[in-house]
Amino acid sequence: MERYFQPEIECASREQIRAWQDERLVKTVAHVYKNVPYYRNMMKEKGVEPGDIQSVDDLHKLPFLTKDDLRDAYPYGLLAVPLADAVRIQSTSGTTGRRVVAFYTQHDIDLWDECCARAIVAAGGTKEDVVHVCYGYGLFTGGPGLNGGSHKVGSLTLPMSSGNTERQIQFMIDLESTILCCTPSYAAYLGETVHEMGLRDKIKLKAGIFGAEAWSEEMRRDIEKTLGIKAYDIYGLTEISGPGVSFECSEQTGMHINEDHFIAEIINPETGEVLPEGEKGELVFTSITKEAFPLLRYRTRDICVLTRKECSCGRTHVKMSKPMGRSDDMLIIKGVNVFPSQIETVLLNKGYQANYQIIVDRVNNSDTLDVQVEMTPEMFSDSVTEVSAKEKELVNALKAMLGIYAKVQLVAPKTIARSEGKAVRIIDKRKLY
Ligand code: DLL
Repeated sequence: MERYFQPEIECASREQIRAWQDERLVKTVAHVYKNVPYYRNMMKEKGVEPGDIQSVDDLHKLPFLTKDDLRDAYPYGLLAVPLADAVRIQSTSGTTGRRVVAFYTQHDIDLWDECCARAIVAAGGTKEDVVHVCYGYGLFTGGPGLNGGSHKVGSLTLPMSSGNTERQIQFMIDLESTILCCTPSYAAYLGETVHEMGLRDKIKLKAGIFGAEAWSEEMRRDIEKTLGIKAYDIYGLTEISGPGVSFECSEQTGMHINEDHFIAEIINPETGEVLPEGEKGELVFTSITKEAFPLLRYRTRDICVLTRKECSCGRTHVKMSKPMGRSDDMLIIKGVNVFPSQIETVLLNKGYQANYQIIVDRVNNSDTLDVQVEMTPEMFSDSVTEVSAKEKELVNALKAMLGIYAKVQLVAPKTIARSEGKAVRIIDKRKLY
């Protein structure tokens, strides 16, 4: 039977959700216009005043906000409450340019924790569970978010943070962890290690809540099989609070966006035009309950599709598909759009695991695409003929999926570095030019 953390909200009528959104949007716009000069200027530039925004129908009148704005306004330029009311910051893991920081009041943290609690309960979590959190703690939102959610549910929470895989497994066995929270790539690595150590029978996990990076359905099936669990997706981004912006239910066909806190739109990333439900485009969020750091029409760069089709779980909040890539991570190779997720799908369909690296380069003014893939121990072979036949098979499958040639190199098991957080799978050397 499906369980909910806040049934009256998660299963509210569409009219009720819309009424909350209308009221909260108007309030949030007035709040930022009054308290954040950066917003006031942006709105003035676009000729919009708070009075022009009466309901969600007027959302399109507001300007978009991008990561560049957040960098421009770093560190305090978008803070919407007095410093005395803010109690926490979190930050993105961005490697280039200025970091992006997000602020929280205590009330913001309480609401964020509730969003994560909804995700844990949707994955079957109760007070009886032992929730093992190995997302990173600290500036990254993964650890603190799921930790807070687990506390709200009343589960015993293991704040493991990332790293030290053998210790993770020891605690998992000793404390009988039942719900695992980490990136899907780390879940796959944990699964692999548990098997190698011959400890599969000692693990009591029943579910996993995995997100923070893209992962395919094939990878889900692999993890579910290796760890003997049901694996749920969870999505979020630091700017809009962290994990728990949306989460999967038992149907596992997309993630319910917590629409009482966030309004979602899909736009054409090139023109900014708002697209109708069901069309693929860039996801844009407006947070409508935040005090310290409310963002209006924030462009996530994540590409996905929204659907309001009825869900068998009983939740009424809109669902987003798994992100299919990012408008800024999409590789354009020889003029062809390539999403890393397409490559992953081919590899996993052919029996490989998600241990691979994509290297893009430019040689003599022409793009090259190299895919290095680890063989599994079962398929590992010393025979050059066998390996090159396997490589050829992958080259053909990738050509069929992408429409372009990719050079494939099969490498020995365990030669591609494992990640404890978000996996780094794409190396685009062209950026160095
Ligand atoms: O990754 C928050 C998070 C932590 C989500 C733990 C889920 C679990 P950032 O580091 O700011 O925040 O990165 C946000 O990661 O815009 C997406 O591109 C990507 N992302 C997050 N969740 C998913 C997911 C956290 N389930 C960026 N599937 C987002 C695919 C995801 N991509």
